[in-house]
Amino acid sequence: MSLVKWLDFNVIGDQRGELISLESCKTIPFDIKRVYYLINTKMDQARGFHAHRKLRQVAVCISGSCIMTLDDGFKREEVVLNSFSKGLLIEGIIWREMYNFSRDCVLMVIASEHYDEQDYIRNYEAFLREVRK
Ligand code: T46
Repeated sequence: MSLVKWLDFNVIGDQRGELISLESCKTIPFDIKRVYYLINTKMDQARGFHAHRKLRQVAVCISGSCIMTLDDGFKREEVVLNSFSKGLLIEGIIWREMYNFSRDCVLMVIASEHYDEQDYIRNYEAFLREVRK
């Protein structure tokens, strides 16, 4: 089964432009506790390199593009994020890496939990031990 799970958002458009509304436990399949966004990222600077134990997230590239690698310890998949109307659902213990950020990239992430450094696995060997045990 693919690690890539897309959520397609409804785009409400008229002559003035377009609007997308994201609602907790409706469009986003969990209770939203936090939203953060990555801005002024650099084309040659990758980010991520960690997994989460409990956190569920939806990543939406609301401007520009970037690539995300998802890894469950058994397989790796690369996905391009380049649409403001598609959210990438990341749940379970998945190692992620983000790179190739376009100059105009704004990556918004909607999270199911408050920030908690204890939820991070930042060592790849420790991640592999955890998912393969
Ligand atoms: C993820 C990917 C997609 C906070 O203080 N609060 C926060 O909510 C977050 C997300 C981070 N921070 C601090 C922790 C670090 O000192 O901001 C600093 C940069 O965080 P980090 O190096 O973890 O950033 P990324 O871009 O590597 O990863 C982030 C998220 O941390 C992570 O959950 O899935 O984006």
